[in-house]
Amino acid sequence: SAREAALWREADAFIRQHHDEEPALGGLGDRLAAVRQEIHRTGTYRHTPAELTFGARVAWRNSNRCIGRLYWRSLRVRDLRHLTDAEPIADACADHLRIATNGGHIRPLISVFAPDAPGRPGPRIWNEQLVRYAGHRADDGRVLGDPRNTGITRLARRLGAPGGARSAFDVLPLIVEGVDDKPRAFELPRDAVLEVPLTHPGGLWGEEWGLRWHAVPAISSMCLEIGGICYPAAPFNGWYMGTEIGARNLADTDRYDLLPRIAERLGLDTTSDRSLWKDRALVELNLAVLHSFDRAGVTMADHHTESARFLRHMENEARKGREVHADWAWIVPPMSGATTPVFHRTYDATERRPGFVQHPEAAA
Ligand code: HEM
Ligand code: NRG
Repeated sequence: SAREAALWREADAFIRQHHDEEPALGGLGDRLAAVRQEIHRTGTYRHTPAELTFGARVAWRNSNRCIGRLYWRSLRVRDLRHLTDAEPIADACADHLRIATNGGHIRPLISVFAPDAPGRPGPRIWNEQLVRYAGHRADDGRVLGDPRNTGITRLARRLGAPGGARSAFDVLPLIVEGVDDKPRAFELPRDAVLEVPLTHPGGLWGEEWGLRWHAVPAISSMCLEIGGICYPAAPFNGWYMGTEIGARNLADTDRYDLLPRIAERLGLDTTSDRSLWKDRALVELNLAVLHSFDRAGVTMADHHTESARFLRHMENEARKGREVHADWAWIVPPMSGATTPVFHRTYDATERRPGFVQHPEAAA
């Protein structure tokens, strides 16, 4: 069939790339013949554990929006392809967080669950990340918590997540759709979620403001695509770069919108853009994020260091004869862009496979 022909083309290219980059493997011809026959017989094929690990690492290497790719070879891969049902997947996601968190010394990790098969889609995790904060919308339209997550918050409630007292930082349950099953909600065990209280190093504000963020960013809504096979549930994580939290999550006006409050505490004139109150508040907020993660002993990069690493990554790759593709608008940090070296150049943004692809949002 046309589908099988397309799958074979992708598989062939991937197996060749694997053997190309790891010549010690040997046996390219035999492996190609076996895959071809398996596709003919079953309509799909199974990656070897070595192929899965290589494919996941190269998917990271190919992530055009990711500034953190220097350490792509160190990605740990958990092969959980035998898991298809919601409950064991939710349990394994909690384990993923425990292993990745590692007491604050964060390890880049991916957990790969069952793939799509012909006529039988694999499992899915509906949350965009394993750890997300609820957004509770009140009748007056105001949101307590993270406005980005009001949809999944409503859905969680519909699926029977416990109500109770609401705060600005309530960790959402995981919503997992197993193969042959409806989506179900699972509360994450408290010990699986490390959080960091955010305080300002100069005492501008302390714990009484109640600000916090979770230690591990673990994207769970992207499909890992390797050699024509899609793994729709394959949550992965590295560590945070401070600006993701300090210049976006806590600062965007459609997220936690904290700049006016900080500017007020700084005694700045917020009636005029020309006082640069937003810029000055942004710096203090980002200092607080870096200071607080350091104080808590949790791995976090700053945007200057991570930009320098990205340039090193590009040099490493060039020595291997590979060109790094990238998406400028995502690579350049959301504050002080031109003070980082990644700003001052252009990139080829052509997409490659293996890769992480965004599949259509789960209908909420
Ligand atoms: C995006 C940093 C590890 C895959 C990003 C972004 C940053 C970043 C700053 C942009 C996010 C945004 O603007 O919202 C880092 C750092 C890492 C790391 C510091 C530390 C090790 C990883 C790992 C993977 C990965 C382990 C996969 C195995 C991606 C992908 C995106 C991305 C696919 C695009 C996400 C999207 O389209 O929403 N990364 N990353 N990163 N990263 Fe990384
Ligand atoms: N900006 C998002 C996270 C996106 C991915 N960032 C990483 N990925 N650092 C946020 O939660 O702020 N990673 O795998 O480390």
